Amino acid sequence: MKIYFAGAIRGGRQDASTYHAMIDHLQTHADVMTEHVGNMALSDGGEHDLTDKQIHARDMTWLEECDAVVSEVTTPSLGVGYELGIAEKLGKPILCLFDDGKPGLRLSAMLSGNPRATVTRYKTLEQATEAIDLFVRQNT
Ligand code: 6IA
Repeated sequence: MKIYFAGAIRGGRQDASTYHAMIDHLQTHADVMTEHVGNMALSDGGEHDLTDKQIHARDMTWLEECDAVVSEVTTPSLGVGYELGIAEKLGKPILCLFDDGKPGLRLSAMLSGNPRATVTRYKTLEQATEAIDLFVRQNT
């Protein structure tokens, strides 16, 4: 199963270690196409060996090729929101993981109110990985 993992890059890298842990877990039962999103050395400048045009083209191709999208949506990101909109139109199963334990952050109604997305609010990484396992089981 090919998973497209989406998480904030220019939106802010404060949750990069969470992305890393989720990708590590996903890799125990799936092929994660966007491993770089969880690379803790990747700053909010992103990848430097590709132009923005190349990144957009590559990510759109991967979105078309993936079997499902798993996203961590606690840090708001234009890129992640865009990817989720495209994924929905492509008919891909979508999981959105939102850390409910962080004060002051509210998930966009475009995700929390979206009947096409599975939205899981978690407080611990264990709860998030359980939601990932269930989503993978339901979509393979
Ligand atoms: O708006 P954001 O940068 O937070 O969007 C993050 C999302 O878009 C991620 O889920 C990625 O799949 C994708 N994405 C956006 N920018 C990049 C990137 N470098 N490298 C890899 N994936 C990206 C950006 C800039 C760089 C050329 C300096």
